Amino acid sequence: MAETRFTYCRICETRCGIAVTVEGNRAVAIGPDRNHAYNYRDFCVKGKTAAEVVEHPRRLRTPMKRVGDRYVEASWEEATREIGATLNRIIADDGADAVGMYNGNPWGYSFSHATFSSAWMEAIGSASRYNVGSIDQHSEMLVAELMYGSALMPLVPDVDDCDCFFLIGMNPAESRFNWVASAPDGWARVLGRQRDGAQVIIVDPRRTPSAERADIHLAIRPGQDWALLLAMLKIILDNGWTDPLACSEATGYHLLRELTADADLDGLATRCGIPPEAIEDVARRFGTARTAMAWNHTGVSQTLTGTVGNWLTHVLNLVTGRTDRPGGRRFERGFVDVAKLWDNMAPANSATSRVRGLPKVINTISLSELPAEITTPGPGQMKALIIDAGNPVVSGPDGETLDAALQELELLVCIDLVQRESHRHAHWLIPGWHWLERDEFHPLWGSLEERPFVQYAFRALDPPEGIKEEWEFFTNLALEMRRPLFGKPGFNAIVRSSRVVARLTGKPGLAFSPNWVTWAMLRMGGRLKWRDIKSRPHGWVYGEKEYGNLRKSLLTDDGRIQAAPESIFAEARRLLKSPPPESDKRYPLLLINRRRLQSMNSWTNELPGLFGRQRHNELEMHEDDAAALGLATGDVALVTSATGEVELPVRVSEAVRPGVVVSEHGWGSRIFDPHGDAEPVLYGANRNLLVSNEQLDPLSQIPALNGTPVAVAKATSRPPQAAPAS
Ligand SMILES: Nc1nc2c(c(=O)[nH]1)N[C@H]1C(S)=C(S)[C@@H](COP(=O)(O)OP(=O)(O)OC[C@H]3O[C@@H](n4cnc5c(=O)[nH]c(N)nc54)[C@H](O)[C@@H]3O)O[C@H]1N2
Ligand SMILES: Nc1nc2c(c(=O)[nH]1)N[C@H]1C(S)=C(S)[C@@H](COP(=O)(O)OP(=O)(O)OC[C@H]3O[C@@H](n4cnc5c(=O)[nH]c(N)nc54)[C@H](O)[C@@H]3O)O[C@H]1N2
Ligand code: SF4
Ligand SMILES: [Mo]
Repeated sequence: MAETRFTYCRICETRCGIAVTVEGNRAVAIGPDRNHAYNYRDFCVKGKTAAEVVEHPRRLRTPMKRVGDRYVEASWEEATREIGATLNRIIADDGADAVGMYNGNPWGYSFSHATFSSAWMEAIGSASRYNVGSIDQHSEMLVAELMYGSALMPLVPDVDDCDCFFLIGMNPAESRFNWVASAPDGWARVLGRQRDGAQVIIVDPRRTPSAERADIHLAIRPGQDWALLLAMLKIILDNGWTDPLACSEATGYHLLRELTADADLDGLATRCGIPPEAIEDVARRFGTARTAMAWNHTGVSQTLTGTVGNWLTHVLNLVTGRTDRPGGRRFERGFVDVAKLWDNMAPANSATSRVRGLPKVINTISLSELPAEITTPGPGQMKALIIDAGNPVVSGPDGETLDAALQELELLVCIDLVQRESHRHAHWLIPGWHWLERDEFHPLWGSLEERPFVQYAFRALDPPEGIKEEWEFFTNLALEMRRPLFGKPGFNAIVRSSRVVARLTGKPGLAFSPNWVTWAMLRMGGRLKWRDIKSRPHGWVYGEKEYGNLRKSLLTDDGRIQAAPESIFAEARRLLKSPPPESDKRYPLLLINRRRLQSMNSWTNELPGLFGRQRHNELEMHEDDAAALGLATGDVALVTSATGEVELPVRVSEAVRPGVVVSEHGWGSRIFDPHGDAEPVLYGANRNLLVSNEQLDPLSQIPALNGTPVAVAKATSRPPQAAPAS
């Protein structure tokens, strides 16, 4: 008999409430949960087809061990025993830092997964942590750390009272209104505000479906948002469109004046490729609107100037009095004081990386540095790596170099639902859990919500028999290796004895579970009760929006907002003094990225329900650029950069700024068949092979995933991936 179960989707940060029709432990239909307390209207085709991953024909259901060039099934005990023994030997010979871990995007959606993978790294004492944030949002977290005192102090958009949306490097019509913080049904509500008279300004080199709807679209030169934002800041300060109280309450406000005094409007306009009059116009609109918000996403963060750009976005909000005010960007305190917890718990480790000596950001080394850390001999050289819920060869920069480095590891363990490109050289494949099979309660999300909202997500399906959740795998591995979880002697003993009690009493619920941690956090937070949360399957809006909490929560040394943190300010100065960007003669075009509604980074492209005929990425270019190169839609282009080359089918488009070409990331990732001999499945091409792992934003260490200099020519051969596969 069919039954409907309610939970939320965990594919993207929008986390729509969903209703799952279950028959015999199969999700036969997934739709929006129309009784959801917070969000169901963003529901999309990715949520609808989520069961295709659960039932993926190549899904991993047991650990698999590589023997020669094949994989054989192994028991969980065998996996923990063998992996534990190899890791203990490597740690004894080469030290704990010889064992690294990369955590990808879905890792952040499960609290138990994230907490216990981290607890395990602390157990072994390794500082070789790599995180997807270094190809995504570390710039934003760094700005929060330096301006507000904690990387975990995001500001959420306050859509419903906003009169002027200044949105930079984001395409909410397809990717939704989520990056670091989220706004459910955000884009539709922005358009609703627009119908009531609000202005929508979008900054993007491509006329995206979002930009199509904007009142003003500024087609900026990639990587130069900082120049536009600084020019706007200058105009706003010069015209006094500032909020005197907000400015006087921030440390370092006078430095902003110094910086803009040195800036020349025409020079900045030339850098970003937007006429000075257009900049003056948007500065006036933003500066004089009753309420307004500036918000940027990855279009800014994934450039060489991302942190300065992110910072200036926050500064524009700050000086015009939009920070933590109605219609601006609010601090949502959530139900657990995440920032304080993080402040107390964040593991201390060395400040710089071993090989390149680059600063660590948010306690992690940039993914860009991973290949060198594997291949460069010396103390601390990485010998073993766990790739946990990630596909860095495709989603990160210079996949070819990373792929070659992964081959050199003594031990590569990959935890995932299927074996993808990055897991090609794995010695062990460990099955990941699908979120439809997972109970979830994530205290950290409380501060990322636009309104005070909480939901305990119940699993909709039972997991495959015998499978272990990631937290349990890491816990068992720590027990096996005799290394204390969280680095706290005694923790393992608690886990062991609770398991004994559970066994003796026949009550499995008495065994240690991550809920112990969330209970404790909830108690410490003191705002909400476990029972009240769990009794609301459609989620719970537990309070009204509050304004002004940011000032009370700041964790900076002087308790004030830092308007001009030293390192960012110095970098902004450096940028201002640097020569204006020039086109590289060998690589005259700038490659940027896009997303489609059907995609989720690299992990949905093979799903039959998602893509129609066009199951591959392509190269979009302006008609003038295409004509100059003798290219037309459907031709195959050879795209080269200083790092690599890729062949992509061309689409000529008016929507792209001349000089800019666009291709979607996440394609060109093989899906292997470790169970048999079937050929790998492959769609599209890995356009990140073109991205350098050495050209990084010097502050966030994020590579220039946007704004890669490339050359384009007609390809002489037609690549296999160019043919539509279905
Ligand atoms: N050029 C360019 N590159 C980009 C971007 C861009 O805009 N332009 N965007 C960047 C961004 S924003 C991001 S977030 C990164 C993503 O970078 P990654 O996170 O490294 O890559 P994903 O493709 O998201 O891979 C996620 C993997 O997790 C697996 N998975 C899904 N759910 C689970 C689970 O519950 N448990 C386990 N164990 N595994 C699971 C999936 O099968 C998949 O293999 O890519 C970045 N790359
Ligand atoms: N459908 C779908 N939704 C997703 C995802 C997905 O893969 N698919 N991924 C999720 C994840 S992990 C994330 S982090 C978010 C990302 O959310 P967004 O950042 O909103 O994602 P994109 O749609 O890639 O939008 C980035 C925009 O920046 C523009 N851009 C590129 N370079 C520049 C530049 O130099 N300056 C400016 N101003 N703009 C530039 C691009 O043209 C693009 O339109 O989306 C999430 N939602
Ligand atoms: S993937 Fe679609 S359904 Fe799932 S949370 Fe994101 S927007 Fe909602
Ligand atoms: Mo992301």
